[in-house]
Amino acid sequence: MKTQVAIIGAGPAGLMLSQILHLQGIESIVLETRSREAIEATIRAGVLEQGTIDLMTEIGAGARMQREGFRHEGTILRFDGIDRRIDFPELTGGKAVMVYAQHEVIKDLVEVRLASGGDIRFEVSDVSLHGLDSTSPSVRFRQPGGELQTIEADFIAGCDGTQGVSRPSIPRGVLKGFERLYPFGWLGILCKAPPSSDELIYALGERGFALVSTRSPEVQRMYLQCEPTDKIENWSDDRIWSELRARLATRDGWAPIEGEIFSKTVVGMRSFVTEPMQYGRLFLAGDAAHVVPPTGAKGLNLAVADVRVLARAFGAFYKSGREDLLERYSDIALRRIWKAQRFSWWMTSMLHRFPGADEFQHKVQIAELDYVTGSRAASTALAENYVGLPFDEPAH
Ligand code: FAS
Ligand code: PHB
Repeated sequence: MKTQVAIIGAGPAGLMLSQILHLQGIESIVLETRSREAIEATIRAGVLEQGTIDLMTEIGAGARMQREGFRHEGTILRFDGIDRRIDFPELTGGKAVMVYAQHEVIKDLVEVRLASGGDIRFEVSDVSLHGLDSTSPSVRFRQPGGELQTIEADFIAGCDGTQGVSRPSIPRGVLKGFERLYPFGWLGILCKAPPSSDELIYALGERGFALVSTRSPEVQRMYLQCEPTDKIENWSDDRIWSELRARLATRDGWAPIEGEIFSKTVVGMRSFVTEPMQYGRLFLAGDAAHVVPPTGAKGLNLAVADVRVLARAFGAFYKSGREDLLERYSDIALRRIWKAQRFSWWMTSMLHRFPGADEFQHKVQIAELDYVTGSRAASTALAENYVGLPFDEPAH
């Protein structure tokens, strides 16, 4: 079979790219190893930047997000038992974020793709990429119980995440990796309870980091800094609530609203970037090329920002045969990626207790939080990074 763009992976990057290309009249086939149910149930990110909200709406997948998502016009930084609020619209000229779970975004994108005749092959296996340095690359794959099939395409978009097949398909020596591992992880929970706060709370307590987020009026999402290789067996519900109470305590006795915990996950924390994000006719996007620690809420949003640039480049190629935007894709995307890497590293460094760090280190972190939340200039810098930096739109 033939198509214009073969897309590997039905995460936010792959599905968003497929829909944007469709609206530009460009064909694509999306290959996904997991089932539709599995990808629509994957608990991950929860904060959408203004640019992601706008793009979801532009491509016709934003109605439910606008109805059920929570527009957050600020966030709270909690330290030394006090709260300081960052007012997003006030500091960024009206921008804000939307709290809307990643798996809900996936559901909306799958629905809009299938409703407009999109070709998504779920539960495929034996995916392999070929002829990347030719003008007619191809992808081999197998559908459940089926023969090996081949897609011939003009381009391949590797949107298959950190564990995908795309990046490893690029010959050794071509890519350069940049990595930072953090000496802690996040224990994430979902619990049945009303919201503990109208806005997200990022807290640095004596005992480490904690984050209060939300999913719906009935389901809350919270995170705790833990050992990088910690096991959820080590975390009884009682221990989780006592740690959350301790780390989120304020001078006026604030405490989270507790409820039945029905999901516990531990994720490691790392920063990773691959350069370049292209090899021949293969273009990497999203977690296939970079990973950020979730403290800056950038993972999903960076994946969307990449495919926005990539779709524009494919559009220019098919509309007017231009190759320059394709050649510049990696550079354009990496400029934004490194800024988001810096912000995510900075938020992570400011808000976590590092093993072996002394009291001087802790005092400096508290002073940084005090400065960032007390200075309009510094609050503005945090706010504009959090709601999403403007897109560097290359001239048409
Ligand atoms: P994704 O990983 O989402 O999607 C890739 C898709 O490719 C998957 O569906 C996978 O099944 C498929 N695939 C893999 N190999 C394949 C192959 N060989 N062939 C075909 N398909 C293949 N960000 C936050 O901001 N907040 C969070 O709390 C947060 N939590 C996270 C927790 C975890 C465990 C992870 C891994 C990430 C988390 N992130 C979080 C970051 C997350 O949001 C990612 O940045 C986002 O999912 C990236 O989207 P994609 O690049 O589309 O990759
Ligand atoms: C989430 O709601 O899952 C979430 C929110 C903010 C973050 C990370 C995760 O920084």
